[in-house]
Amino acid sequence: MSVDGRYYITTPIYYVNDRPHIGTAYCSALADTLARFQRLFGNETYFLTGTDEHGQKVEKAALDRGISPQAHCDELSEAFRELLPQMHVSNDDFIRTTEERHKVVVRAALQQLFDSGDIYAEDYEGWYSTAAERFWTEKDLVNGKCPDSGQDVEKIVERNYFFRMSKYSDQLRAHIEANAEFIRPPHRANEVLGFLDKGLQDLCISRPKARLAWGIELPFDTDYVTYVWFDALLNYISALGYGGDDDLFQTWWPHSNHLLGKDILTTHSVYWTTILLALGVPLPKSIIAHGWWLRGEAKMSKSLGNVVSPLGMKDVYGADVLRYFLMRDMVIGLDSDFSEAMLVRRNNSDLANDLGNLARRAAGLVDRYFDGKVPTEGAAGEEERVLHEMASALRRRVPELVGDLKIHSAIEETLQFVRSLNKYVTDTAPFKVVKTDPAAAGRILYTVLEGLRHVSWLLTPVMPMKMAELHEGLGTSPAITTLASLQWGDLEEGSAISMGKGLFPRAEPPEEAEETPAEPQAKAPKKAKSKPKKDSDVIEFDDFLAVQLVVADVKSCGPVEGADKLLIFELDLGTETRTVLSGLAKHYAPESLVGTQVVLVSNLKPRKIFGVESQGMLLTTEDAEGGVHLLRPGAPAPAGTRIQ
Ligand code: ME8
Repeated sequence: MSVDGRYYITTPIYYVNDRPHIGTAYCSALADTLARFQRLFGNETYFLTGTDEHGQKVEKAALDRGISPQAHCDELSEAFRELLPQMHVSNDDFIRTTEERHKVVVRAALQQLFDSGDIYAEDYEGWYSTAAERFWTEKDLVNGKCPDSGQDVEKIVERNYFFRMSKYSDQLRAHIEANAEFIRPPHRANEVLGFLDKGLQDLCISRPKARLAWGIELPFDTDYVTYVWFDALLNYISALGYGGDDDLFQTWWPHSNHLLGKDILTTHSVYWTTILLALGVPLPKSIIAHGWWLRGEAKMSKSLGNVVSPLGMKDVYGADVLRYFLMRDMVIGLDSDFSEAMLVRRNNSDLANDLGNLARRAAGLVDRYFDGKVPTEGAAGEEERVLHEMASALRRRVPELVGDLKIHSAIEETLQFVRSLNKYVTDTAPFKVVKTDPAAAGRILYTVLEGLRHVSWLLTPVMPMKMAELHEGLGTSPAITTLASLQWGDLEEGSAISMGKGLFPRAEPPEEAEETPAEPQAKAPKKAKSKPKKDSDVIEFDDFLAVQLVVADVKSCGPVEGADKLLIFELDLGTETRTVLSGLAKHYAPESLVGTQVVLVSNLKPRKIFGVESQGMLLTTEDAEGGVHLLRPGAPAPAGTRIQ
């Protein structure tokens, strides 16, 4: 978390050799989520992204299409720029390395380092990889191939210009060792230190025009263009007007945080930092390396042709649901598998069932019993006090977790609060209470609406549009500029709520297990599944919710005298104990079931069986041989946990 009121965040600038995919969209969405959280915590932010347009990959992509590199860049850069508002990304600037404001800074930096002797010319013999656009030494090669791309390399001898990177190795090491927050997560710092241990070489920063024409000409030798990484990295300061009218630079550079994928950690934490040291510019505050979205075992990447289109996903599920999935299902720093089926599952469980359902239930009851107006809060009882405490704990926890880059945990803890609110509605049953004690029902609903308002602000950085819709629908409350102004009880009693259509519709699972829209076409919005033949084939979601399924602990289990198929269970539901009979005697030894967990239909009308009242029904499956198996929760859950 920023502690000094300002936060400058950058994404890598994206190569325009192809269109955006989920991996690059993730990086933009994560930077945006971090920026929005910082704003919510009261910090001013500046958010930069853009496109990396020079170099061999881009030149080749243009040549393959038979158009000029500039025309190619103009078109592809626009595809990246257009994606941003569609993903609800709130960047302040978008830099292109073909812009003059960038080239001026690159030329000035090159000249400064040439004049100071940190750039020198030398004949160089090495193994050149076109794919990685760089030279490798013999010992870098893996089975004679480029260690980055696995592609062929060729031996080249040529005169080139070099940056004295090796000179700054010790200074860089000292900085990394003294600043635990410099490279994040911390295990990445060890990786960089390990890289330095191998001995840093000088960096070749030129390409002869005879081999590559598409680049920024060296100011001191017109036969060469600049190596694309040297050019690209400077975007982080050229966009701030470094070296010129540099108010922006003075304001933001001391608060700079670079977000990037782990594949480009070395270029940022070694090349970029040593360039800055040579220029005499302070190092960035932090370099944050995230993991990769995989498809199966492989990285999703343009070159592997296994990419998922962010626009396709956005068109089917909406940008905020896609953002929610990307933020919730990736632990920053680790890899994660992208599957549409998992996205749908996340949408249906967290958003449709938990959050959407809570909003719909609360709005429905307020409409029905309180004329669509926020009821009176009334005096809090014990249950309400617990919920108030949870909300204020969340206001403290979320900034801590985001500061630790645990966005997934910040989301999960907020969702746990949503689940507690859902349980509170179920336990307190305001739809019953309202008939005898309308004030008590009002208090319950006020608590739920206020809880939802808290959730809407805490999740705004993740789902800006959906959460704006939610808090705007909840009745009148003061505008929240920072988390400090989010106070329990500010929701205005008597103000009208207007929760229109469902906030988060359930999504249909993809037709095939791993179906994803192919790049680059967007997929048409999915239609509802073909209509069932009879209305009686389907039930409303509310009908499903009417069936209460809960997790129960088996306290005791034994035979029933005179009934050789039955077992009698004593079940703990957390708040009560139930007696249940079930036809399992031929399938389980009773003592083997004690201490296990089962799933109970808990609101079934009691039935007398063999003179004993059975208070519910256990869920089971039957296999092809007639064996009966108890259904159990996939992971241990507290007794009484509602299943939905
Ligand atoms: O590297 N999962 O550009 P780029 C997560 N132009 N992130 C992914 C990913 C995936 N499957 N695939 C790519 C470049 N990325 C340079 C940057 S900055 C001065 C120059 C991430 O378009 C990747 O890790 O190849 C990187 O951070 C970003 O997308 C841009 O990749």
